[in-house]
Amino acid sequence: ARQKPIVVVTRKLPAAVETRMRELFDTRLKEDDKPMSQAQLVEAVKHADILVPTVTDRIDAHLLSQAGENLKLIANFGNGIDNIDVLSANARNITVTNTPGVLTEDTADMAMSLILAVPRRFAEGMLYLKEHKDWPGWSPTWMLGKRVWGKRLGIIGMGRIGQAVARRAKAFGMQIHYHNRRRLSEDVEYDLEATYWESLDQMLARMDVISIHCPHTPATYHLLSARRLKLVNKDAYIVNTARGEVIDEQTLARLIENGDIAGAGLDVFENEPKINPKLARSERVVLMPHMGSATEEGRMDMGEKVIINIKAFIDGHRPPDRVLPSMV
Ligand code: 8YV
Repeated sequence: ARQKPIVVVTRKLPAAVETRMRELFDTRLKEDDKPMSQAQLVEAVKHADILVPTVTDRIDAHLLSQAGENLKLIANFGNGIDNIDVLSANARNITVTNTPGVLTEDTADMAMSLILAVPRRFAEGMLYLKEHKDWPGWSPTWMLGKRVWGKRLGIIGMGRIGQAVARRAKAFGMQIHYHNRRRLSEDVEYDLEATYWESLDQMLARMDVISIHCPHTPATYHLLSARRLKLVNKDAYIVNTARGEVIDEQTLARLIENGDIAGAGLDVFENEPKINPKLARSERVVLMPHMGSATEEGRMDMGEKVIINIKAFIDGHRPPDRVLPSMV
């Protein structure tokens, strides 16, 4: 019988996913719920036929240079692949796959929640009740936020997730604007009632809420640079459920502190899991610990995608979710 391939999984996954992987492959699982150390990662790439990393593993050129000849597939448990040096992997004849599609709606829900939560001061209201037991009661002038309905939402990155956010925001009565490398087809634009901005600078200056949905690539690193953040309206909010590196976080924190940007809803950070103390203390910032795709169903779907990609690869097919060099 053909030997089962050795699949090394870098993080603890939902039990059902682990069970299924054990049935199908010679799967080496992580016992504790911690990221692998650098030494463990080196061991993993040396012995694995197939590696299943997550966002918390840095699969860079140096690590790949230590990989064994047998490593042929990196099946990322996650959509974003900025943790993997895909070009170095491809140069070593290693295929890389990810899990697109299955976390679109969950991530869009998180973004929409933040788009509502920040202007409507959800976190402040909740913290007030949790920390002060002596609420004097309703007041006509207290805890006033900003109306979301009718406001302009500027979406940066109009792929699957960006469009899912646009559908939600439209239902909440927002006006949809977007900046993307490519303009959407006329049909899709019409359905979403979305206005395209070729110039990101011009869009930034005119939005009430800005939500980020592009991948982190060398081209989008600090896309919201200090210069661009200064174009953002004083009354505007920024939401990020994509990757922290897309925003110059220090400048964002400073602008919020000085009242030059109204607030932010952040699910991702530039130096995860470290949180900029200015952002942590600001009342006008809602923070989430990278929970965009964190649903039980979503994680099962992600596991299923990983398994499908691995099976296709082993059976000699091209895995459905290959990451192409043009995507990085
Ligand atoms: C995942 C994410 O939890 O898929 C992504 O890009 O950021 C998260 O939703 C993470 O990537 C798992 O590796």
